[in-house]
Order: sequence, then structure tokens, then C-alpha cells
Amino acid sequence: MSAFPKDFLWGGAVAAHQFEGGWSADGKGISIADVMTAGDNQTKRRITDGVQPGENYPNHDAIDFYHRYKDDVELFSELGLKCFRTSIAWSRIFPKGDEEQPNEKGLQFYDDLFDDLLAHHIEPVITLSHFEMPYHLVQAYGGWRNRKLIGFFVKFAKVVFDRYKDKVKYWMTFNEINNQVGMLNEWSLFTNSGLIIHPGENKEQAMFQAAHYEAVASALAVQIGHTINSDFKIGCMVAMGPVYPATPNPNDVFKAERMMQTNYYLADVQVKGHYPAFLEHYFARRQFNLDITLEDRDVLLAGKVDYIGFSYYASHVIKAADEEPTDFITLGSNQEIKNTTLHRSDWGWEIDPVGLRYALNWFSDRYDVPLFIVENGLGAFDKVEENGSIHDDYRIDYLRQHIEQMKLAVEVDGVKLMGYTPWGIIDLVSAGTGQMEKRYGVIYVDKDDQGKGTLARSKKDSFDWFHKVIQSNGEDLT
Ligand code: P53
Repeated sequence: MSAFPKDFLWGGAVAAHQFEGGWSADGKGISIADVMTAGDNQTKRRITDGVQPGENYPNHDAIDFYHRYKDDVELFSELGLKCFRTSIAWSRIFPKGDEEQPNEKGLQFYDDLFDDLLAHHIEPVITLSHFEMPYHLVQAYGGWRNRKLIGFFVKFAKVVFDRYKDKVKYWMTFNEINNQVGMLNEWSLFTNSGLIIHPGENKEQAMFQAAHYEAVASALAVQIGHTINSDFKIGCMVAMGPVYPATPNPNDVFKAERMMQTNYYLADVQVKGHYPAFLEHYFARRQFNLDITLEDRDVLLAGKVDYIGFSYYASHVIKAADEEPTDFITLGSNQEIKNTTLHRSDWGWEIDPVGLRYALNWFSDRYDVPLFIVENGLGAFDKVEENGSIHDDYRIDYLRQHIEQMKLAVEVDGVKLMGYTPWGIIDLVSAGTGQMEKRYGVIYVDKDDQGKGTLARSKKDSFDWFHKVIQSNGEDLT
């Protein structure tokens, strides 16, 4: 008997802008991902003022799934996936974001894709907004700092809920909605919310305003979705990076607790339907001028999500500064230190399988809704051998160790878990760095950081391994 229920959703995860390509195909508009250049471990991605000639925009062509989806779905089927998590590129449906009528060709693409997945018995799991809002909404409205964005998003949600109501059951509203809170940097404000901070503007206030409008939009989408099809399961999606104290010094322990709040405050808002007390108090103390109305509060309460989707890659270790008063967010004083008990990926992300069990228990203790691990994985350089094979035992080890801990959480700790979709099941463009060579996939794609390659797909050793894991419902991890 398996520890996992028989309908456990083994799958793979991606996001439209990171793998579809076809950035201007069939009427698609420019998205915020289309104005981000390639970077690497040392070089940050730049946000350009519109699409500029001569720049390298890796998301424009990505891995060209848009034109190759049939072959790729065949591979997913061979892998044995029960579900496939992707997003709907908002700018395929509403190219500028504020149109009256949706773009039929964009809608048709996802009809064809979902039909194809369903024909292969693969359940689509769909994120509505995954770092890819129409760029026009940034230019004309200032992104999510503008309340009008709620209306545009809700319209988009309604159109796709209506259209795919008989094809898609599992939805999520905003991908890693809390990244902007935890990172509070130029990249996260732009990718999460389309915010470009004006000189002199209080970026923390702008971010909380944007996150609030997103939470309201999410709650409205949940309500509308449930009226369109009462079987819909609509979740939130948060990035979970457990924060450990550097020492048993109570100041470090409390600082770590404060940093944890950045992980979960938006889960509180979306699962419980209201802001946590520490944050209401923080807003007042900081004298933020936030547009949060009584009607908004009713909406939040009426639009609670059905489950928590979350990403888990790594944990963090935090040290309190001596003279610093510990508060919810302390700008520019992020004393993250290395965890000497763990190994790191080539990109410096700490590898902590037990942290996944910790995260599952943490969520399960705080919230009474099922959980869904919708991202987890190892970004690594892969080497293609002379004969074309790729021996990615490091990736197999990573996934195996995380699945072992996930299993303990289910079997021993009683965590209610819906499924597991490793990130970037097919190699794709990294969100953080814009690289192709930060690879997560069990399927290799022949393309490098300069954009060169045949785009041919091939199976890594992890492909057969993961296939066996799925076939045995998580029992055979050898
Ligand atoms: P990449 C951190 C930094 C950037 C994006 O990340 C992140 C995280 C993790 O919290 O978010 C997710 O590609 C995101 C995906 C992304 C994946 O992590 O920088 O939802 O879009 O690709 C992995 O290695």
C-alpha cells in the first residue's frame, strides 16, 4: 500500500512565459516577461523600456512549446504525468489587458492544449497570473498600484473560467504572490506586480498596495470561479522558504519568526480571509496610506481559497543585528547567513529536504486546507555525453530526498497533500536569471544561454527514474 492516495497528482510544472515562446504569435501582446533581458549568476536581468532592438530577451522564443506542444505532450504522457501545471499567458487572451473583447486565437491555443492533455489523461493545473501580465497595464496604469487592475484581472479570470470550465478543475490565482514582500527588490516588484518605483516613492507602501489589490482580485476570482463551476478547486500560491535562526539566541529566533511572516502573510489573507494582526498594526505604525476599504475586507472574507499551492526550493538562516529593533520587515537589513550543515546548488540555493517536511507541517498546523507542492527542484548545469545521454544523478538525489520527506509528512505527520509537481519538468528559461543553462528538467532541451541550439528534446536519466516513481505511486524511489 502506498503512503499516497491513489488519485495523488504526480506532475510537472512550468509557466507560459518561461517555455511557450511565440511571444507575438496569433495576436499575443507584449508581457512584462518580454521586456526582461537575460542575466546570469552575477548579472541581474534588466527591465527595458519596451522591447528594444539588439537586446537578448530569452522569453521571446523560450523553448517554442507554442509550436511544439503536441510532441511535448507525447513525452509528458510517456513520463506518466497525472497532471501538468502551466499558466495561461494573460497577454494571449487580452493582449493589452484593457480590451473589451478577448483574442480568440489565444483562447483557441489553450483549448487545443487542454484537449490534448486530457486526451492523454493529464489533468491541467492552471495558474492565472504567473509573472506575465500585459506590459500595457504597466505603461498605462502603473501596474498593480492601480485599483483598475482588479477589474481587468477579474475579467480575464471570468473569460477563461467560462471557456475552460469543463476542461480545467484545478486553478491558482497569483504565482508566489509573497515574493515581492520577502525580496522587495526591483525584479520582484516588477515580476509580481508590474511596479516600477518612482524616485522618492515609498516602495514598501507601493508593494503593500499592489499586494492588497491582488488579494482582492484573487478573492473575487475565487467567488466567480465557484459560481461558474462548483467543482473548481481554486488555490493561492505562495513561495515557502522556511527561516531558521542562526543561533539559539532569542533575538535570532524572534528575527527568524519575523522573516517567516513575510512567507505567509498573504496566505493568511487568502486562506483565512483577513489580514493578520501584526500586519494591521504595522500598517498603522508606519503610517502607510493604503486604500483598503470595508468592501474589500468583505470580499477577502467571501473569497477564501480551497487549497494552498506552494513552491519549495530552499530554506534560509537569519541572524539578528545587535542594535536593530526586530520588526515585520526591516528594509535593507537582511542578515542571511550560510547554513553550514547543508550543501548548496550551483546558484547558491541551500538543499534542505527536511525543510520540505518542516514546511508541510508548518502549513498544516496553521491552516485547515489541503496542500499542493506545485514547485520543487534543482537548477543545475547538465552535461550531454558523446552518445547524447545525460546522467543527472544529482537531480535524482534531490528529488528522491524531497519525496522521502514529503512521504514522511503524509504517512507519519498526517499532512493532507494533493500532489507534487516538480518545477521545470522540461528545461526552460529561468525566471530569476533568464538563463537556459540553469536546468530543472527531466527532459533536456538543446538551447544555450546565447539562444543557440536545435531545440531538440531528449530524456535525462531522471526521466526514467521519475516515471518509475509515478508508476509505483511514490513507493519505488531507487
Ligand atoms: P529560477 C526565487 C527566485 C526567482 C523565482 O526559479 C522564484 C524563486 C523561488 O521562490 O520563483 C519560482 O527560475 C517561480 C518560477 C521560477 C522558479 O521559482 O530563478 O515560480 O517561475 O522559475 C525557479 O531558478
